[in-house]
Amino acid sequence: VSAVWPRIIAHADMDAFYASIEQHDAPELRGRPVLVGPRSLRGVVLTASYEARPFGVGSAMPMARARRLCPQAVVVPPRFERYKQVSAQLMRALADFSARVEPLSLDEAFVDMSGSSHIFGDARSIGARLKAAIREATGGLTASVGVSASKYVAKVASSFAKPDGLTVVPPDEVRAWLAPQPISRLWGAGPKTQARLAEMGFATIGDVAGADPARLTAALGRIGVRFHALSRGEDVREVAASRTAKSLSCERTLERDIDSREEIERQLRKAADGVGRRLRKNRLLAGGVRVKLKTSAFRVLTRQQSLPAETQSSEVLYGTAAALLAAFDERGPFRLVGVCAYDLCSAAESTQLDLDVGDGARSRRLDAALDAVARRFGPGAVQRGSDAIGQSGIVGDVNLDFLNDDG
Ligand code: TTP
Ligand code: MG
Repeated sequence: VSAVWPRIIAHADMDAFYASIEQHDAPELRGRPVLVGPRSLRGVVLTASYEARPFGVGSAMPMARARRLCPQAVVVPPRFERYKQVSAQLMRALADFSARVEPLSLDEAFVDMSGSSHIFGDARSIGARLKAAIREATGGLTASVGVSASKYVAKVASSFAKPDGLTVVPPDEVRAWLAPQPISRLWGAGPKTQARLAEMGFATIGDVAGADPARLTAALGRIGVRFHALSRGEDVREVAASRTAKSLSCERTLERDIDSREEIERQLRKAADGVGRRLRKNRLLAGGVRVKLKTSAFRVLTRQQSLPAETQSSEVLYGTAAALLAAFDERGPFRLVGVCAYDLCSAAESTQLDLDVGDGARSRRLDAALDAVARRFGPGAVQRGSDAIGQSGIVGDVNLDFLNDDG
């Protein structure tokens, strides 16, 4: 079972992304075939829920044909703003695991987890933790995850067991695992290339891997050599580091709406902890704090405050956020609570980290302890004492008894 992993690369791809969001937001759609796309018969289906797929419908199919194939499907017009929100939740969840997250589209990304085994466990538990974190961050949506030693194989693996799949392909099993896959799984090969490969008598990735590269070049040009290498699982491309964010936020749609000040503060505390942890991990300082509340009627309210000194302390973020609550007129109930750090700058460029005394030092030690636990057991593994016992207010010490191990 133990194989040498030169790199550990995960690829996560949300299942029936737009349709799953619609089913999440409108529970009456759950378990039913859903087509996301224009109501007009002239448009195309953007995606179909997994309940609709057995009828043979899917992305890019003309709506008229899809509705003929699956007349009982509910057609839902797309809400791109909402999909972008969920995409941001997804990417933020992944950013908790690695500084190297490369989004490929709204609903998929590569995560370079090389060298994280001592923190997150072997490849399979890394994949499981990613899935759990995505589920948590998106309010219950599922992703399929592939883990291997290259981008290409991770990408093919994530689509292998959809939906809600987890496929791990150890480096020494790559060739054998790829071989029986149909050439439609050959990532990067469009319909024309696939048709060409089929004409040449290739049905599987293994057929391409075993072909004479000269023959592939003759048929496909220079890209032929590339497909030959990929079909053998040879792919040295790096996961591109993500760009520095301008702001960083943690927000959560709650399972039930809340209006008590204590509960709101508790959610702010969690969000501030998450933001602080990511600031520190990415060596960033925040120049301001913004609180976001969404009412049960979906009205979004924000209040913000710039800081006298840049910070990466969870305590300062929380204190500022809690103080901002007084600036809201609305009393709730709220369905979402979030904290955003803005005006970010690199800690290396700042001169303000020299306060190793008093409360500053104590809260920094607490941050460091919580960060270490989050690194070891996954984000979300640690709660502060105030969360766990339902009190509000600032705690000066951390009780590690509240650990749980499910990321
Ligand atoms: P995909 O990840 O390709 O599809 P999906 O997430 O719906 O389903 P799967 O479980 O197979 O991954 O695309 C993500 C979203 O992008 C999809 O929900 C809708 C949108 N999309 C289009 O708008 N047009 C398209 O042709 C495709 C393929 C996707
Ligand atoms: Mg998808």
